[in-house]
Amino acid sequence: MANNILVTRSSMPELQEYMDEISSIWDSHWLTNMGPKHKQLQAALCDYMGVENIDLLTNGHMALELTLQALNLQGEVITTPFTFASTTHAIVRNGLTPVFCDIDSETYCIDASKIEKLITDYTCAIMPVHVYGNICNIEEIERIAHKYELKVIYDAAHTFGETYKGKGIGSFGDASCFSFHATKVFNSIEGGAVCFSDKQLGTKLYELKNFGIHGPEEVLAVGANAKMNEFCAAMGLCNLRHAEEEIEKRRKVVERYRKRLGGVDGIQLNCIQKDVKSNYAYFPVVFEEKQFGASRAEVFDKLAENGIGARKYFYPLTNTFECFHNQYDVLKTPVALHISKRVLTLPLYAELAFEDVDRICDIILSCKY
Ligand code: T4K
Repeated sequence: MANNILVTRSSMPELQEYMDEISSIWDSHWLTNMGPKHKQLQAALCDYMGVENIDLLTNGHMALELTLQALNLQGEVITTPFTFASTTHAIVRNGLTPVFCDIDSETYCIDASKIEKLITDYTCAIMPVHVYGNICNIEEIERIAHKYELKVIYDAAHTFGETYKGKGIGSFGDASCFSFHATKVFNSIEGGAVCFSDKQLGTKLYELKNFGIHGPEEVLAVGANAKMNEFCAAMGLCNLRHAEEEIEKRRKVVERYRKRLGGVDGIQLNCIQKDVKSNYAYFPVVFEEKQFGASRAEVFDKLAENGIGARKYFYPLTNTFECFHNQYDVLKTPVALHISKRVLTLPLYAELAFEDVDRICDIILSCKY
């Protein structure tokens, strides 16, 4: 049987390239706490991502959690349940209350037309997620945030390297939080970043990721430890050199999938958005059992039998997690519920061979009556 194929595979530079990159660490003995690699990666990312300010952190989750803390928010945050645990957890761990808005059935991002009716006297912010690299309705979110004086913090974990109308995706909202986890389009092993416009927010974040230390004898906030270390920054520097090439290879894999699965009855492929330069982060497919003739579960099992690890990103919805003890009414987000029960994200990474894509598609199509 052919080798197992997992939902993704981390991009890595040649070993020698990484060895060359980290060799200076042996000269300096500087391993962490905002060292030279950290600074170099920060500058390189500002340039690549087309943003003015960026701060690097240990991971995307701490980016979300510390950004909310830095904004000193209280009350309710409007967000969506069709996301990774991290988004909702970041809100709850800050003592804030998530208010779940439904998603759009095409982009899987927040349905901006449903935000306004969720706003109360306690609403302080909106935390929309650019799901799978699809971009939220930025203009409408901006309009609402401006009208009701709300902060906007984008969960931009999936959108590394993307642009909207030619602008770096990190330039929108009060802040955008990225993940550079091993499974992402661009990785620094573990890593994350926050792009922001207000320099004061940047200063707070910088302090919060270092225990809230303001000066040698001054601790102004109850911070955390979320500093990106030099080995992660070095991996980021190496992977950044190949980022464009990686995205181009992903584009070709996605095209192959689209060619094979496009137009098949009962299969909804990811949308293609106008004005967006995509990074081809994920390849979600929604299976409508009645039209397709097989359920998501049947396709998932058939793929698994053949050593193919598709994933149910994002099932279950975060508003159904056991840890929330039925606090939220999942029926208030019916579109998210519908999609989460039907979606599969198929394997996608730069080195995925066309023959493997074809094999995956053949298996999927064989499930159809
Ligand atoms: N917001 C959103 C919307 C997110 O999706 C995420 C993370 C975050 C916030 C938080 O960002 P981070 O704090 O993670 O930076 C994975 C990732 O761990 C997680 O980063 C990601 N979202 C989520 C969607 O997926 P798992 O539990 O599915 O990962 P795992 O270990 O099953 O890995 C998936 C596949 O990736 C494996 O089958 C093989 C491949 N892989 C994995 C690892 C760990 C590799 O090739 N190399 C590796 O080192 O969560």
